[in-house]
Amino acid sequence: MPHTQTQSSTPRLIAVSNRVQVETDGENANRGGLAVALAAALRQSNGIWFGWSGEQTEEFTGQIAFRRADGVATATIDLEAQDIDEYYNGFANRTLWPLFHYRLDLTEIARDFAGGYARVNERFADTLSPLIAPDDLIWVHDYHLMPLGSQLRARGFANRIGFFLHIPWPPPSLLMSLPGHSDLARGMLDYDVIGFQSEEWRQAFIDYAAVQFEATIDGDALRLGERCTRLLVCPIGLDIADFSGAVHSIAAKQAETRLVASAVGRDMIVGVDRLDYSKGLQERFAAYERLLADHPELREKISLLQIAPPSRGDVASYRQIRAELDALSGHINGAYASIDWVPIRYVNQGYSRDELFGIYRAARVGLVTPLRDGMNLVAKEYVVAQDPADPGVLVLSRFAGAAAQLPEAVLVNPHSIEEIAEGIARALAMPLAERQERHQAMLATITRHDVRWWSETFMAALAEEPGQAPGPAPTADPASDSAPADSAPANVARLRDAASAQR
Ligand code: ADQ
Repeated sequence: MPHTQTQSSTPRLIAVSNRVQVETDGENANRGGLAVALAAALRQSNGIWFGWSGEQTEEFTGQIAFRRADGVATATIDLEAQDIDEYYNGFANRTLWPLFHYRLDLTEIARDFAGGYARVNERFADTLSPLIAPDDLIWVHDYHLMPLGSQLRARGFANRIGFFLHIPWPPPSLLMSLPGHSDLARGMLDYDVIGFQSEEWRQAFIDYAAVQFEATIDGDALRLGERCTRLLVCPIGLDIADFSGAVHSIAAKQAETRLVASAVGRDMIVGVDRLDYSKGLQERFAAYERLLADHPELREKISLLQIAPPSRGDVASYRQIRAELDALSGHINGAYASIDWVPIRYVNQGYSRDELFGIYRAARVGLVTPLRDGMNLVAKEYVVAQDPADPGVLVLSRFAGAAAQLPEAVLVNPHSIEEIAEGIARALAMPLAERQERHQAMLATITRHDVRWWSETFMAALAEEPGQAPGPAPTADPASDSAPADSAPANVARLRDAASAQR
């Protein structure tokens, strides 16, 4: 039963995500983009962050640990080994993550995984229920918790509940290869608002709902029977004040100076990624080798620093990519290194935000080439860390959500090693005036659409009273005023076309 609490005039935010990771002792080296962005959003709204502690317990009890860290109130639960295996390492990271990143070849379908996913979502709902007051706004994050909204509705909660998907939503034909896809997606319509990183993912969701449920679109709202879910394009941004403040830090300055000294006059290219097959690292290394092969004049003049801390080491495909990258970097260095030049420095460790800032700033080229990425915050961080008077160039995958916001980057197809190689060559040769112009435009977008804009935009939609007329259809790219939204009629027509084509 819903728990009643003293009501305050401003609704409280309850954010829910798989992991709760707040900064402790200034240590944030290995946290993902969600953790960094969400902590900032919660600090601004005085909310509470609920989720898994990351700890394992013998038997699930539902006992909640309450803490306050770095200005954020947290409520965490421990999970038992079977939950972690089936829900986290299983359905979330071996089924949904590859599938939603268009990697059907790596998608593992197992009944135990699906069972564990449902069970942990129920456990989240049961444990969270006593904390919810009638006026609370509930904001659920990411692919681990897609059914949580339905689970809360089933327990009688009529609160406004929203969901933000940090990763892509796959095209209907891919999603349909997942057993139980219909229930999973149908459950999403129990949310009042769903936020996507880009128009492409939002449209894929609409296409699926049209084919599968014959839902209708009305402005930016998707209607199915009595349910009305608002679909927002709301790309995540940086905590810009915090990140750009690193320019004054000693750690940033030291990292920059150290790198510049170690590069001895060579242009440095930097990549910073979680070690993940979605990040296109093998293709990136192969492209760098192609660059050295096709441009002998660049040999000994450039160097690639790839920083990639391992993640999800319990999943076999992640161990495999690590072995492949070790072999590839060894092969390239073996083929091209000289007594005083190493073409690739490949580092498997995390760095503080300040150090990362200095590393980005020292690099002439930022290389961000995921095969698919919901957004990619590294691309934005690289731009913000540049010296506006002499900025480096961002080489960015067309298939990262960030590409819709940053068309001034050198955009490349991350599957084509030739295109990446030529993109790097172009970036290295780019004249100062062009670098400044592109940098200025990207920085303006990133500053305007920072993490505060992101959370306020989502929260404003979530707080809107049910029955209120939905606002105008969101722009295809909220960063670009010149990219108009699909008009509602165009959307409806597209829905119908998609539905009839696939029936
Ligand atoms: P991620 O897949 O984790 O996030 P990304 O957006 O690039 O990807 O965020 C990575 C974060 O980790 C960045 O803030 C980066 O600075 C940090 N990081 C990476 N390597 C690091 C290192 N060696 N040391 C320290 N920090 C490091 C998911 C989605 C993305 C989406 C985010 C946020 O996959 O598409 O942008 O959520 O929504």
